[in-house]
Amino acid sequence: MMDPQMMMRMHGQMMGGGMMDNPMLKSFNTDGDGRVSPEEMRLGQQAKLEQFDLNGDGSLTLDEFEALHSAAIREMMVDKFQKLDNDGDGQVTSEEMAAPARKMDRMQKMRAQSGQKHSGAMVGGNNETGEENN
Ligand SMILES: [Ca+2]
Ligand SMILES: [Ca+2]
Repeated sequence: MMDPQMMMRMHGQMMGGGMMDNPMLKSFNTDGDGRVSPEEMRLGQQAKLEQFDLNGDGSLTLDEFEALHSAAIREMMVDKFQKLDNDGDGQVTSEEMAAPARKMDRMQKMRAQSGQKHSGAMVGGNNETGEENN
């Protein structure tokens, strides 16, 4: 028999991974094992509720939830800003702002080039082997 604690831990591990990209979920992980268990999730959500329940009635109105949501989004927003701010000087220049577009451009050109090479090889190679009727 496995105890419930163990079960929850295993469940948490199965749900881990991509979920941890969310900084708010990351902050729920209190025991530092890199994963958020359902119990940690429950406590984390409860803590958020208490933190943003401004009138203390034990539930969140839309306004109160909006504050919670903005705080969570702000963490992701700051994360995005830091990714764009390539030299880390606290300012995103137009150059840095354009970097993702340049990267996309590069990738599309690479894809187009490899596509051309591929179809070129197909055309060049197949004309030689005309006797393929075994
Ligand atoms: Ca409230
Ligand atoms: Ca910068």
